[in-house]
Amino acid sequence: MCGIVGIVGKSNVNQALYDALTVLQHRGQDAAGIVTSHDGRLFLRKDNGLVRDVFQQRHMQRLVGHMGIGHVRYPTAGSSTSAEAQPFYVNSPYGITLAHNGNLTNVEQLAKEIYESDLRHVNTSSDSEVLLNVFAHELAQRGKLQPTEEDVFAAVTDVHNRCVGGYAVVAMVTGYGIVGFRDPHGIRPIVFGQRHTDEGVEYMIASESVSLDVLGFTLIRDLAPGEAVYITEDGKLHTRQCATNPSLTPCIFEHVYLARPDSIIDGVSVYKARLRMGEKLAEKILRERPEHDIDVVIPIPDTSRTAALELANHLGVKFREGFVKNRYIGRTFIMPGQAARKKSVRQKLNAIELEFRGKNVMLVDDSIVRGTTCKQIIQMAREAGAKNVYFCSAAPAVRFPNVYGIDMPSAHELIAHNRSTQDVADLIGADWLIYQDLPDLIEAVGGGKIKIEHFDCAVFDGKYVTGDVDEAYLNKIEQARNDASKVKTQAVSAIIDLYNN
Ligand code: PIN
Repeated sequence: MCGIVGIVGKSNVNQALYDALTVLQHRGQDAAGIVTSHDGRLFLRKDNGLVRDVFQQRHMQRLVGHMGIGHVRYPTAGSSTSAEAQPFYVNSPYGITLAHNGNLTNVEQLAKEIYESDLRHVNTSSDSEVLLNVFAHELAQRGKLQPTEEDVFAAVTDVHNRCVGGYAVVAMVTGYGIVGFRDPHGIRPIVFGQRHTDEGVEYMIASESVSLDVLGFTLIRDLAPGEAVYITEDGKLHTRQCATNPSLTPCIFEHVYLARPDSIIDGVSVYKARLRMGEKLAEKILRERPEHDIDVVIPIPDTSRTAALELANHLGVKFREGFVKNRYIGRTFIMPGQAARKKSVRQKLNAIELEFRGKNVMLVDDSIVRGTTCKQIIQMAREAGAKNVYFCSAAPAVRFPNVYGIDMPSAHELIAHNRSTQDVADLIGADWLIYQDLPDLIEAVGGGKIKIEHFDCAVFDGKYVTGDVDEAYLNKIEQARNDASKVKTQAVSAIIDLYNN
């Protein structure tokens, strides 16, 4: 999962891009980057780290120009070097830079084509660099000294014809403009909006509407699946449907946990969707145990709060903050002679005992993925004196990997993979476990004022909307993930050895 932004402004856009990236920081904390364009030259700063650490005053001063794009990265298996921070750049044609959120499922095939047929070189293992080269090649095919919006849209059509997977993209064509586009299934979110200044209208394209809000832009709309928006450097906006068979199946997990609650995705308020998740859960609880003995509903901060609040309201049970989260968790330093240990949940969350002692508590989380943190949290609730610990997940059981750009563990690391609800309850130590039913989640997100019937729910039902994901593909990504984690473990032990010797 990543965050992307592009701005065509009337004055320097460096500060606005920086601010937009800080608003999108929840989408990725691993690396950040900005590229701006001025008088036909590009200015780029990218590195590993949080937005506030990557950009210092001296970098910001160099990022001049009235248009630019930015990116925050969440690490996906094997992509944690600073060389793979985005935006990526190719010099031909025109000088194109690109930032991407998502994942291509036919990247191997594309990488081969790029080298053997397009005669282009890709220098990293990032699918975003592959995507950039496909776009650049297709734009070059138009053979124009100066590309028009028709050329840009034709290149996006060719990208859709060649690339499979989930992608929301912003790309800047140096000296000409910024294009944003979304895959033909609309899996990953992308919106655009405008603001009026004394010098004229400025445009922003971004992963989430919240970055428009915070910077005083008004949302125009989401890009439709397969659609592209092209804003020229002088501020003219063009849109075009570039896919032949677009159909909207957005990623439902954005609403469960990824997106900020104050964002609106495909017309649906994430906050309202989460409220409805809580309502549906309450209905399920009342169906399963009309005579339940829950004394108090306690959210596990932060994401689950919205659903937990509405769940408690509908049950007519008290809602209490039983856990306090440390917002200032520091780094884990590897000391000589000491193994690198993961920060435990206990350092991040602390229980307020008086909310637990002698009570039947219903803990609520947005989802259960590996099941490791919720197991520890249930243990903490018991140690704080809870009589019974019940556990509610606002999402259904996560049983399958994600292949469209969310960094999820591979199948065997998912606690619910090939396991029943009771198995999971036993493993995490819950006295009662309730998962949201998938039809209820779909209704919670797609059943509001704006109706959406189909979503990418692959992590819950194993159905991959692009139709190309089979057992062999899943095995391959599982293998790649294992290899990547081996490399990481080796690197950590090498550091420890260094200290020990
Ligand atoms: C955390 C959101 N959320 C909490 C992410 C934990 C699964 N986990 C997914 C639950 S926050 S586990 O609110 O954004 O801080 O099942 O893998 O243990």
